[in-house]
Amino acid sequence: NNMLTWQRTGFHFQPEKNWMNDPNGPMFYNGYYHIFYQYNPDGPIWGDKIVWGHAASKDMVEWIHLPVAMVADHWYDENGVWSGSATVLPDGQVILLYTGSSNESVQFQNLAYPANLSDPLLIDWVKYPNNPVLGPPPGIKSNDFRDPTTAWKTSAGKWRITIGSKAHRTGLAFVYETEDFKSYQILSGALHAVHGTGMWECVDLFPVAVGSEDGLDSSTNGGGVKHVMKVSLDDDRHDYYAIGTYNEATNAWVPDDPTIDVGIGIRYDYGKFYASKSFYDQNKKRRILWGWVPESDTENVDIMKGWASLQSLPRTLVLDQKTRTNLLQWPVEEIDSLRLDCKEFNRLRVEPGSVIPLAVKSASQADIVAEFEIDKAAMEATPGSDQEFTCASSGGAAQLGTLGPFGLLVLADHRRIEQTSVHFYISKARDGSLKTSFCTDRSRSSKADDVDKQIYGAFVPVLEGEKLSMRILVDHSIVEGFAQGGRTCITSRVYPTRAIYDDAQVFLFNNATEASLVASVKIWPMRSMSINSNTEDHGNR
Ligand code: DQQ
Repeated sequence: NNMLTWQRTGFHFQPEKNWMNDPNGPMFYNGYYHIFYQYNPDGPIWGDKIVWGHAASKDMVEWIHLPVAMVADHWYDENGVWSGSATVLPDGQVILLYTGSSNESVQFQNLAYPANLSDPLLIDWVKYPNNPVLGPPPGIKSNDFRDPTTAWKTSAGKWRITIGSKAHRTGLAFVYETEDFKSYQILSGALHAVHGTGMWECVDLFPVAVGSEDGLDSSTNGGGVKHVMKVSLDDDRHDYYAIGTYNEATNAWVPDDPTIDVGIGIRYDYGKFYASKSFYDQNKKRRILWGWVPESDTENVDIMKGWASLQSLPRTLVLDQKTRTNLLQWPVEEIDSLRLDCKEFNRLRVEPGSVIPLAVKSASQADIVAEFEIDKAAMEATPGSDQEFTCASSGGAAQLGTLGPFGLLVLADHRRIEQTSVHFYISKARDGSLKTSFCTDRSRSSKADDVDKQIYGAFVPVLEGEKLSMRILVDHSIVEGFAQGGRTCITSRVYPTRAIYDDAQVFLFNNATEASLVASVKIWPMRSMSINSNTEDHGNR
């Protein structure tokens, strides 16, 4: 079926077939980026024998699919080789820690390492014979203890990891100390806990530099460093982060602003994006984030397709040096190498109520950058209002407001029977202050009716003197939007049935009733990345 085949992506990471979920153990080692992922080799839906799929790449653009790294073959992981992380030790050893769901569904933490460090692709992995290395602590339910992080080194030279859990409705993370990754001591008190947030999956804790965009190794702490904590909330299926301070002596992480604590504050992404994990890339001195992007269709369709889920584009993560209250996420620079000839639309005037086609051959795989200037006089003349605006409760791209919505329609066919809108909406309060929302409206993304069409979005900070800007990466069934340099991000799964192949077009639109715009847009069609297989030849390594 043509329509279903079309949904496979050109430059997002996905296995050849079957079900995928969380990214696991991302790292750079000996010239290669590695990504492992939760994988069901038996079919396109979740399974009770999840394994670690594996791929490697020199540039995160050309991938080699490798044999499955670990399967569910011991009593302690018989029910699934679940999520975990990699730590590259200073002496070149590689440590994997992962959660095994045991024959009795108890969540144990386990150790694994490469069978042969001189294999450049690290194909074979060995489980430590004395696994498991950790079981649930007293008072914690045996299935509420999972997803160990990358280890960080203390000033005393010991290693620490954190593991997510919950106690009643309080989400929390435990910290363990180890010297050899085989025996561990639990530290007293939690790293952090937030009432009412439920189970914390895939916790991440990492340093970011204040005053520099360089990434930091996970063990960095001290002056000029903030620590970011991220949790994946099992209950609402979103990834929340917060910026704070990690105190090694007290082993506590404290948010800068308790009102935007983890689980109740800022999200990495306001669309579909879950169980993400970051790593320090010592190759290019940056921190990179991967996130799982599930489907928004039905299991039945996934079974017909034979696959389910994507990984997000790998994103560089830095502290926003201008606000210092949020991170900036941006596709790694390597993605730019997939750009083909640029089509440029310079300073187009977009009158209230207008839609302008931006002719390209096909934008089913595209990188789009747009900048908007709104008519100042109209902004000033617009009266303030008490009405709160949220993308989700709004009428989407079709709603008329004085200062929005305006933006781009992607995956739109010529007649715009299908379209996915990525737009801004500015609301003005009674005191004259402006608030900008960044939204993705999927209500008209697909003629199919068994797909989720929820409107996504959130506020985006816009600072004095900044133009409004967005970058959108379109890749068949995924649209990733980044506003204001990556302050607010929205990843969507969409399933057009007509706006496909050469009929996947781009339009500029302005549904503001009062304000005209000047818009500049660049559109690069994207070539596909290459994914090769090295799953057969497993002999001579
Ligand atoms: N997925 C894994 C768990 C993790 C969850 C199992 C998050 O380890 O908590 O596939 O999506």
